[in-house]
Amino acid sequence: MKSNFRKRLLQGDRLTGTIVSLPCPQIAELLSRSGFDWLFIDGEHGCLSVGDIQLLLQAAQPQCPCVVRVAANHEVYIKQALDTGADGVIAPLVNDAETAARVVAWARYPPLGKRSVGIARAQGYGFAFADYVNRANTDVAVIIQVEHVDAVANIASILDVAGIDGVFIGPYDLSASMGKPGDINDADVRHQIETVRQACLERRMALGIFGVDAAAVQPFIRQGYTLAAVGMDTLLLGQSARLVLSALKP
Ligand code: 3PY
Ligand code: MG
Repeated sequence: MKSNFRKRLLQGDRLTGTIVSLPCPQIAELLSRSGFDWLFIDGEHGCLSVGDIQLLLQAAQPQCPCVVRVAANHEVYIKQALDTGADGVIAPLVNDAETAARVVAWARYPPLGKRSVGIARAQGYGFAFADYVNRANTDVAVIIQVEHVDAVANIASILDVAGIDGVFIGPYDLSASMGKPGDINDADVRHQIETVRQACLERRMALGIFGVDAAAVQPFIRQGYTLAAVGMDTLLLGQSARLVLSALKP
């Protein structure tokens, strides 16, 4: 809800988060108290309804900012995610400037955009309405995902769109768009990622990426990426289960 996530993103602070994909508020709460700078609530690939997303936010905020990746680039998903009280939205598969401009408009109240006005959790169910509406355009982060070769080809015009606060690379979808799903270390995929990095760094645009573990994101952090989503709830659970077992098994 009230957080300095966007401010920290814009000033280039290192923000390390993890993906929450399970509709379990207890897990979101646990992760929110584990030292992450933010939680990436996955409404695209996670099994999360808008009601689930709100329950996760109720468990994890205010101790940890929550940014919701919406299911698709659609006004309804964006306004619902923001009305649950998300500290920002991540829009998947933004492949051109027109899509980027629509995402920004749906996430910003007039006069900056076209966000529809609700009376929901974000607005204190009406009892913090003016406070929220007055600060939402300043506090809500708008992050777009560059994760398709078309987006890389259009990166300059996408970054020209006013109102984008950060770019988050999706290496898996990017590799899929090149006919190599999951081959994120392939030289051509890496070349595309590097093109995006250079364009973002030139414009001082906050840049983020997902990696399944610390080793996967570490090289990117060294290259100037400030936003990272490392692993996800399911992986963290499965990895620690396997670790305990491997320590005990002969
Ligand atoms: C991808 O790699 O495609 C992602 O969206 C990671 O979040
Ligand atoms: Mg993706």
